Amino acid sequence: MNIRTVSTTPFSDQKPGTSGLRKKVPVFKQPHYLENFVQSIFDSIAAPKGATLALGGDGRYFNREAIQIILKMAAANGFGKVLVGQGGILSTPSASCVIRKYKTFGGIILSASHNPGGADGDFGIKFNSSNGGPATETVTEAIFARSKLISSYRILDAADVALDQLGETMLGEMKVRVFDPVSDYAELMESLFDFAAIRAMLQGGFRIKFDAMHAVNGPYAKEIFEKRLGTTSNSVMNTIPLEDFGGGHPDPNLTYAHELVDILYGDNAPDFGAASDGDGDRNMILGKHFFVTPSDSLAVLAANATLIKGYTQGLAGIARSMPTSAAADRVAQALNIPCFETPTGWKFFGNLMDAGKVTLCGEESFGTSSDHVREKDGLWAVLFWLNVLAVRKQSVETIVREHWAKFGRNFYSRFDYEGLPTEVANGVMNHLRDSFAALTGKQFGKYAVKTCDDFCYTDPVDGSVSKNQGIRILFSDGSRIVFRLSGTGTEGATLRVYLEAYEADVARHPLDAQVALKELIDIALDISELRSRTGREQPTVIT
Ligand code: G16
Repeated sequence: MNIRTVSTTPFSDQKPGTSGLRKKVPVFKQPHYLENFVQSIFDSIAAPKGATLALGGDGRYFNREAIQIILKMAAANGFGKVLVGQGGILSTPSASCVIRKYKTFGGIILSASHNPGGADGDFGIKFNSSNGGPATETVTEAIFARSKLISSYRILDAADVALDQLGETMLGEMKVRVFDPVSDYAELMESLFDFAAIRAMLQGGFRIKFDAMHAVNGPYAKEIFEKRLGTTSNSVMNTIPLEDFGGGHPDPNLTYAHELVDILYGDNAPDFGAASDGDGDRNMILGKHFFVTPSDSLAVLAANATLIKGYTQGLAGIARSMPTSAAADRVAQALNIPCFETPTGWKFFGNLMDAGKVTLCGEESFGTSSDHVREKDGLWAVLFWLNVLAVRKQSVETIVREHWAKFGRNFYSRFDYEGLPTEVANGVMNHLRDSFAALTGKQFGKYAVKTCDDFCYTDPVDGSVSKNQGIRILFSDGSRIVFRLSGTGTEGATLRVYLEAYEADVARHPLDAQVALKELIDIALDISELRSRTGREQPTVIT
């Protein structure tokens, strides 16, 4: 078989964002676009000859074509073996699981996560290192630097690999093993959680509804919920992965998972509802007529961790991204364990977990996980909740309200302004930066600004510094407003505004978050001049 060296010229826009390179499908389909990026990965990671790679994606449009290209390029670049999920399918957490279990050199995950798919939708690619986690910023910067200089890539001339058939084939001198993407992951889940207790709860009449949103977790949910936990088939919905997610937006939040939300807030609602996203790493948790914010979810799981088989020994520490509420910090304080505040992006948790400093991690963006893998893990969070419910035998709402009564409630909301012209979004951020001095010490109603800054993180393990990670307006009572530009969008800019206020008074806990945060919301809109600068009266999404 013939290895071809193809001449190419660099693309200037291959800078990975919060989680890999995400672009519209037509961008990825340009001649040499995907190949340039893959070669830049291979050139930057310097894998030893004969190394093993894991490969798979969330099944979105272009997944299969991309996998064939990557396989042929891996063969031409000296890899010895690639483990590829059957049908090209691998959820992000299961890719992490496989990299760790089979000790591969790393893995390539094809996904644009919660972004819509289809011929005009989004596509994405990222490299995960041998710890199973997203490559660190040092590596992604090296990949970007390489992409700006690349002049050729290597690819094998060969027929496509049969992705639907389990087993091993040769591609040139490289072995390709097509494996069942679900079983290793399901086994890992069974080792962490008490499946017998969850099964008994479900058989006792506890009703659940899980929405796979036509995305990658469908086959995983069927295996785990139906086969291993014995739920009825109407407990899981939208379980067939579709290339365009059925035309939907596979993002498990109150806006985009409205089909599930309507069921949980309707008559005769099930006791528990959950959804995951395009690549299976995000999760949303609902009780009967009750929504659990991701920040609260992390705090509740941390507070209940020792009830769970895989975590009976307790937690080494907790980490949360900066915009995530400080609810978990209060639990960490009570447990007398450290709590780390990192920039947004799961890649920042990897070093902390590898160093044994934290066990649980979470983000306000519907991500929660532990050190069982190095990615956030949607089904893991759902199973953790089910296990807690099976042990405590209380409703989701009661568990959360008892949590607030004990630790206080961190009222929390996020406003997203999607698809803004980049210069307008940058204008808002620059205006805020220019206002730091004027804002400091200023009183707004009951809120006094204590300090303002642009969040900067120094990794306590490797000392690397990440600057400009979001603007924080910190008030003297601990309340916060955070402004940040998303690093995952593919159209214009998305401006996120995060609002948080702590409330110790139990009598005020039942308040709706939008009501409790009204004053802070007004301050945020006022100081940012957001309405006049963007022309938007309302955010695109409120969570
Ligand atoms: C990715 C990252 C997360 C991050 C999220 C939101 O999630 O893995 O760590 O919190 O993006 O990022 P942003 O606010 O920059 O859009 P996913 O699920 O898209 O991979």
